[in-house]
Amino acid sequence: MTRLLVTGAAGSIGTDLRPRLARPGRVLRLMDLVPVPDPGPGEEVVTGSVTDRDAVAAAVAGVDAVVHLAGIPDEAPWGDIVAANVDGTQAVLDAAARAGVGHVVLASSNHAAGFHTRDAAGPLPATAEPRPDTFYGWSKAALEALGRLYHDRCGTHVVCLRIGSWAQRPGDARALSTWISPDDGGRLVEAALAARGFHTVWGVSANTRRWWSLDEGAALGYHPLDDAEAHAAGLLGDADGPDLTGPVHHRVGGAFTVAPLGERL
Ligand code: 15L
Repeated sequence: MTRLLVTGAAGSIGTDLRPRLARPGRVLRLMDLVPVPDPGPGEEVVTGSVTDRDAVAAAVAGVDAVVHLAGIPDEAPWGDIVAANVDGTQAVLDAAARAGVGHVVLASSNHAAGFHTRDAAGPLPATAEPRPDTFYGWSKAALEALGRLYHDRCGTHVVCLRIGSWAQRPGDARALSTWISPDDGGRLVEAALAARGFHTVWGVSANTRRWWSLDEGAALGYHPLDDAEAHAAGLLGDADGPDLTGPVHHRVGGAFTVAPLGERL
């Protein structure tokens, strides 16, 4: 992959990925609504919206792959979500297919499957059917379905990342299960870029308390190295662990599953 387009590159995940995706001989074309700050060697900046089809057509020209991160990252009013997350994703996939770009990595979310619950039978597969918990989660399920459509219609290799809690360190007790470190996120995106076909994988680190399967990611060569457990004492104090029967810990989407629909958090 010599030239990658990263949409939403000024956001928190995009910012974490920039140094982790840098390679000798690789150019990162960084697109966002606002100018991406401080471009270094091997970086190009494109300012524009993924809902602007002319801007997207220009941005995909000459790239080998797209890492599509742009969109609203949490719950929001329906119209805003549909415009940014659904129209924007369709614009990116369509432009990529027209330009002959072979690989697209899509930032989905655990909230596309937020109503799945812990099961004593074992970890939840990344292929679990969509069970969105919010308009936001529904838009990520739509993103996954769009990826499937463009794979089946146009042959684009598409990997949907059902990202958990991406942060420098886990921020609460739920994240002891759902955390993905930026370093593991970089490993995940790199594995996804090399994959062929259509896949859905969990974006989660090798957390001791993880209950989402890593098998589908491992099949693509994603082998996470970080574990939120190193932060458990600081988050739990003297408690052994949280009550796993309430919605926050029993359901994939945690608090999103009980938050009001369409209201910004
Ligand atoms: C997400 O998809 C959100 O973008 C992020 O803000 C977190 O809420 C994360 O999921 C999570 O579930 O922790």
